[in-house]
Amino acid sequence: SQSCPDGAKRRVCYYYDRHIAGVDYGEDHVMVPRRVDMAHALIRSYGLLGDMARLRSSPATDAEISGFHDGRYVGLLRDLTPEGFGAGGEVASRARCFNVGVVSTDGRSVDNPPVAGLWDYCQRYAGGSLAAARALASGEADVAVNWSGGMHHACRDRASGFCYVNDIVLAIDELLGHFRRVLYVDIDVHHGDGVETAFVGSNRVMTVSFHQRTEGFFPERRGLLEHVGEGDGRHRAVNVPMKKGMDDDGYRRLFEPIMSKVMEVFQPEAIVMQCGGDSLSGDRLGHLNLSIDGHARCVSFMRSFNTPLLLLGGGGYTINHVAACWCYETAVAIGKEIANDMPAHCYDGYYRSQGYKLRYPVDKNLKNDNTDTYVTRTKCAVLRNLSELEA
Ligand code: VJV
Ligand code: CA
Ligand code: ZN
Repeated sequence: SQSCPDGAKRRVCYYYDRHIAGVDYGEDHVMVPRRVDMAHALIRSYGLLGDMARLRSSPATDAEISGFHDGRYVGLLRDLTPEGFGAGGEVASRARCFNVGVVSTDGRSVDNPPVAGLWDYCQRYAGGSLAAARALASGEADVAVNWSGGMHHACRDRASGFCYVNDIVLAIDELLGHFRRVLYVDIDVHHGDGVETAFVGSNRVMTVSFHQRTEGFFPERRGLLEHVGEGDGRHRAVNVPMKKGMDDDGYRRLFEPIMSKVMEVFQPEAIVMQCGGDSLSGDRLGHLNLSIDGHARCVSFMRSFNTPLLLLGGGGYTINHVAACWCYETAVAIGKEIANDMPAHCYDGYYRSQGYKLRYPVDKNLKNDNTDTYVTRTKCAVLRNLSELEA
């Protein structure tokens, strides 16, 4: 059955670009692109590269990125350098309008800094997601993977939440050239606002986001149950808000029935899944309590529908957890079991505290604010909204 993921093989394409690992958001910024390099090193050490075709792609062009983003915003991202940014330059004041380099009230932290090599970074992760979409569209692959993508907050004309270019919107637009309906599923702990907004009025894209929705948690006032899409897109935006401490069991009691119903009523021809690792237990930003198995279970559940599947990264701020998770999910994509004991590799020092195991224990002391009643009510409310789409 669909709730029992099979071990059958799939043709998997994998994108990795070593230039992304060197991108630096700033000394103690929580977003660390090197986690993708750590995942890659693990994937290689487990011997998974031999089970996948490597996606070769050139960086996304200005024209491709301008397919979604505003021309002036693209111009800014292209012109931005940390040097040009300093000394109260012209670029700095221009950047403020696009939410880049805006210093927060505490005067220290900046969500979207003027990163060195920013445009090249955006072109590369977006190029990876476009190449992945094309590999699915051409039928070359059943599953395509880009752990450096998944930047779900970027808007048409502004940066948001560490995201500058929305590679997900670009990839979905590419898929819409070949498939009638595309499903977007987002298990990052944050709401997938940039993607939801881009397709809020579309009947060809359904967006589903599972996220933490607590007071003050980013992005505020987004992702409520009652936000269901507009006009032709009505009931094609799905939001599943959660409280702190959500565990594997409660997550699964929401994810599986909701996604089964989504598949039944929407019948997508392709699926894009954002696999942000900040929904894992022990994340620096998120407060959910999923294990790697619980997180990966969502991936294997979506894979079991045998529909072209694009897997993307996203958030994830406890980097050893994220890298282990994405490595495990790569094995799930392939349909291969891998040992819990990690092979020796260049980053293995990061896993010393977890005994060089892929899996680590969830937080037994974290209170789960999602009561059985809350989970049941949320599930029923979402299923009721979805039943509006039945003929
Ligand atoms: O909550 C916010 C916005 C503020 C204003 C800006 N300050 C920096 C923080 C509060 C209201 N931003 C969130 C953005 C989360 C983005 C998540 C992205 C994804 O995972 O969904 C997809 C990739 C936020 N939460 C925590 C931080 N920002 C944060 C940013 C820092 C930081 C510590 C926390 C930036 C720099 C430094 N520390 C040094
Ligand atoms: Ca989400
Ligand atoms: Zn996130």
